[in-house]
Amino acid sequence: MQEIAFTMQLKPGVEAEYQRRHDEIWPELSQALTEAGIRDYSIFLDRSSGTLFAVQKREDNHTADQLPGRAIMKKWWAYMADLMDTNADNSPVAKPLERVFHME
Ligand code: RM4
Repeated sequence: MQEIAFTMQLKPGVEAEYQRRHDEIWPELSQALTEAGIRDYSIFLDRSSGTLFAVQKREDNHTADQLPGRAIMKKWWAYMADLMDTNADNSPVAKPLERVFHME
């Protein structure tokens, strides 16, 4: 199992709507993430900057790199694009983070 972390960026003033959409996350999307080997996925919000801090575990044989090609992922990213800084394909701009400390 690997653990990765990355940031994403919310647009100003959409915190409540971002929360609402994740409270009502589509079961098909959760299923696709699970099928891709993603586990223990949390997203934290820094309200002072709108920065989202995401952390997730990935099974060693995960297929997360194939998610951008799945219709459900594209649909979700299109739905979320009005709330987040995005790339041309509607995926959120995600900055990978380096682990600098770990304690079990
Ligand atoms: C986020 C963003 C991410 C997705 C999560 C579930 O808002 O779209 O890409 O993994 O939702």
